[in-house]
Amino acid sequence: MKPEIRSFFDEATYTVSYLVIDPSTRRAAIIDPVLDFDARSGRTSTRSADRILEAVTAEGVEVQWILETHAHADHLSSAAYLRARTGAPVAIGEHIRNVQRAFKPLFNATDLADDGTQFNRLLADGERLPLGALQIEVIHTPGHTPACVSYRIGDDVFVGDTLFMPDYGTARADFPGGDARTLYRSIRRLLALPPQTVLWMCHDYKAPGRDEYKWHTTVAEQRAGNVHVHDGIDEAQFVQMRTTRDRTLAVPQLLLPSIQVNIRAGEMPPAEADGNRYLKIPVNRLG
Ligand SMILES: N[C@@H](CCC(=O)N[C@@H](CS)C(=O)NCC(=O)O)C(=O)O
Ligand SMILES: [Fe+2]
Repeated sequence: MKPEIRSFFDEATYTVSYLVIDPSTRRAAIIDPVLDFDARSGRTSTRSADRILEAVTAEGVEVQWILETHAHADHLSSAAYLRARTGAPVAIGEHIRNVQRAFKPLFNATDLADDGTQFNRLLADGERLPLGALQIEVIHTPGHTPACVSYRIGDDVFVGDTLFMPDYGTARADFPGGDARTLYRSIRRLLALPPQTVLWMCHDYKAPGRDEYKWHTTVAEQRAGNVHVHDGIDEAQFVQMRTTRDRTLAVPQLLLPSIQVNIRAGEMPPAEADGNRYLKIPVNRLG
């Protein structure tokens, strides 16, 4: 039995969110939902999350899980909003604690528990979650961040930020706790899955010569043609390419707001004495 998969593309951050449905029980998981954020005004919107909720209603499904592949550094998560709306638990890789520990000092976030308790479930490599009659296998795929996980449901795998489409390559590995060598090993693990396995990306940025966004491909296509890690590229070559390229990449536009929200499972920092919530900008600490 295969899951039904609905994709939601956010062109502002090039992020793909998914609604994954077990057809036999109409139970569903939401993966990597976006909270829209206008950095100029500091205003959030649930437009993207509400599109997923509309599909939940239209499909007549019950949301069983809200899954994060990692603490995203480029967009805010709407996991907390969707948890409040659906009652479903939010799950993420257990090494999120390391990400919380890495970033807590950057924001002097004295309120922040760095034990992952903002999430309802912390996932270990190899763990299996029920999705109706289907099973979700958790695969720890660190490298882009230390806590990254991929979710495999039969022949479909949601790979987060590991691989991108074959013509774009792979995710950066220069965030705190990121590591190019570790990323290569995680990617080889994914590429050892059966060739027909369908890989679903968390982002697509198009690529030179391609005019349409695309966000799924197969293990066979990645092994044959991924510009960074096709078969034949060894670990040393990959690490050299990745570290050289990462030195040229700018800090993501929404890194500072995203991290503060996403390590809190999609909640804003607590209100200050005036009743308002604030996101901080640490001065001269990054870049
Ligand atoms: N220009 C984007 C870049 C976002 C970014 O750095 N994305 C990460 C994933 S969170 C990545 O791996 N990018 C690879 C690349 O830009 O080549 C932004 O500012 O938001
Ligand atoms: Fe990412």
